[in-house]
Amino acid sequence: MNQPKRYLITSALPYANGLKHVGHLAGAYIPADIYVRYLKAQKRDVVFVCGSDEHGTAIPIQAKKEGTTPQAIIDKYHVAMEEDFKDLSVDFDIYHRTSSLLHHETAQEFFTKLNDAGELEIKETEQYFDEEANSFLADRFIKGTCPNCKSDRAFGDQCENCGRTLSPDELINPVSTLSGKTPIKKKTSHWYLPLGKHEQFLRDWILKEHKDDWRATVVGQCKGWIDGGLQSRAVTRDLDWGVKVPLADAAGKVLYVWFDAPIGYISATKQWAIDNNKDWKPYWEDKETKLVHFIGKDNIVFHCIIFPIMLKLHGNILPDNVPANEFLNLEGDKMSTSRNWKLEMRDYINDFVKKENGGGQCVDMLRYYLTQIAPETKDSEFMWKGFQDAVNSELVSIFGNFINRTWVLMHKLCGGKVPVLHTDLLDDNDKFLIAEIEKAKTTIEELLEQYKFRDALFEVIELSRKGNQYMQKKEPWIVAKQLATNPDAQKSIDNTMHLCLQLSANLAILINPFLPNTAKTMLGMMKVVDKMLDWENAGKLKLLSVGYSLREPQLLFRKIEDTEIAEQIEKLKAGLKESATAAKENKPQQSKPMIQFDDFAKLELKAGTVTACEKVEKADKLLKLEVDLGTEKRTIVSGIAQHYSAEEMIGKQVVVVTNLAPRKMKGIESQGMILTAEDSDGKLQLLKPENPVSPGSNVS
Ligand code: B3M
Ligand code: ZN
Repeated sequence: MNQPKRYLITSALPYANGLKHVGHLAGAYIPADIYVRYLKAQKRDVVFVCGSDEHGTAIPIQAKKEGTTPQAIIDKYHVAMEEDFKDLSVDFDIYHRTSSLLHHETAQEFFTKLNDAGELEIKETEQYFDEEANSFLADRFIKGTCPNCKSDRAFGDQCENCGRTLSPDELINPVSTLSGKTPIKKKTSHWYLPLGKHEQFLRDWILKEHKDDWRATVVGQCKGWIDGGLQSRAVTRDLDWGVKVPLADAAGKVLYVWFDAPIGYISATKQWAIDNNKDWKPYWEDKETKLVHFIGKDNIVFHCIIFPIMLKLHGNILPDNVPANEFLNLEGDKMSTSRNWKLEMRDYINDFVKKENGGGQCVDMLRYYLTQIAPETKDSEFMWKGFQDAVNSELVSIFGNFINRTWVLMHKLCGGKVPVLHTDLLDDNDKFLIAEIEKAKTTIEELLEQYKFRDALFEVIELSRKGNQYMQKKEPWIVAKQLATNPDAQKSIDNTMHLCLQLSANLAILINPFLPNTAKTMLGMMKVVDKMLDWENAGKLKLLSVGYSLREPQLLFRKIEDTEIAEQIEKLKAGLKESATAAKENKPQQSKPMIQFDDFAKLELKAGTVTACEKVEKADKLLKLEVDLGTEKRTIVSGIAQHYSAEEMIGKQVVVVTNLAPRKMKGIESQGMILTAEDSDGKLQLLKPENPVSPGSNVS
């Protein structure tokens, strides 16, 4: 492609069902942001869109977990995610949301156009239906036993325990999560997009046209899908959360989230155009627009196969590239929200960026490390030690050190001003450095154009390393000792410092797409305006004028201490333990729904004293207690035998739920329940009054 007229760059729309982690950041957001900043520095016409994906079953399920409404969930996470991106300098031109009216209308128009053109098929199938909730059950609303590992907590689409992809029909003993009842099968009809019809188009477009310029991992996955046989995909669902199917006979049906979400890129562009008084159409209809989707590898099929078919049928342009990233693991293990093994963007922001010694430099440190380990061709690993090394031995010791030495020496040996370049006195070292500066721009540019962000960033650091080597060879601080005796000494110093300063200005331009906060600080030190960061200035040697006085140096990067790393690892392990205990006890981790005071007031709680206690036979966990409640004595069976012995219980005060319906355990009727709290090792601790109270005292 010749130089495109304009660019439309997208990052995957994150689900508004929870905070996102650094794996997401490394996969779809930082690379896109780097690319966009580079294009903008080139003064190209570019729009960078993103937004919250607010549909799909993930949203009502999260609402149920948090005891609130889907609307409240999307409102909460939309705002939180937008803030996270902002705090990490990911600078979208618009961060939109798919719950907006504009999006609903755009998605409906899309569906209608395809349906009217006869490009969709209607099929009738049998699906699970919950009679009590009067609702069809989307995959995530059905639980059951996994046919593979026999875990009894598998979902209709996947078993969280063994990771196997499932269909609801495969589940053993399926149960509706809405009512807890066994669902029945009921007929329903849906609209399907027949992917098979477009096989030849996909083969030509991906496997021929783009086989060399798309990442091998992406082409490989697409080939797998195509060769595996393209099945028709349902584009509607029986659900009451989402974009309504715009047909009279489709009550209770919405567009499948993966049908409407990518259209979110278009509605976001429309909103951007409204806000900026622009025309959105050329960005999606003119062939001279370059469309690029940044995503994680789990979204490849949607962005390379399904959405392009939709775009083609609707008369839009196709993506020019889909640089999908592989996954980022954390400290040797897969990142997982359910196991609590993750580093959320918000955690990093709170622990580093918002701290006293944080700010923009900490943002850039994370951006640096995530780019350095970006999983461009294979899965990679976030290690806290690796983060510390990257910051301390590269950003601080190489890049930061070069800039700092340059500034300190320039103030010491050149009076704080840009010295003259004596061209007649250039030696081989000077000439080598000049050539390197001129070369770096082209190298980095080529890598960026090929979405090789890791390599591009490496080249920037390499250039600063060369700056250090140059200074080490020229040793202006030694030359300074000859000032009294050698008439050319000052000229040599001038040349060295002049070139180091021009190199610094170049480094600011080249690092800017990756570490924008650092570039800004450097602009401040050079006392120049943003315009200097224009990409066309890279490779030039006259960016700072002779005689111009520069400011004092500023610290670009601080060191990461061992204690900070240790704390993070500790935190990670504590989180894992917490979730493991919750899973073992089979307790949900999420908080329970909100209740009113009246609900709480239904409980009768009393303090009592244990007067007798013995182990329950053939039950390792149970103790049988006799508890004095003042006016009466009760028998209570409690699952604390692994935490307290029968003997030590006698005489202890406990808190009892006294109006709980009696329950038989191992043949003994338990007439109440004892309250305990669980510590981080999973040990149960009795709850008791701080000082003894008389048996039967009310607890409230
Ligand atoms: N929300 C899935 C994901 O975050 C989905 C991406 C939509 S992009 C149009 O993995
Ligand atoms: Zn399983």
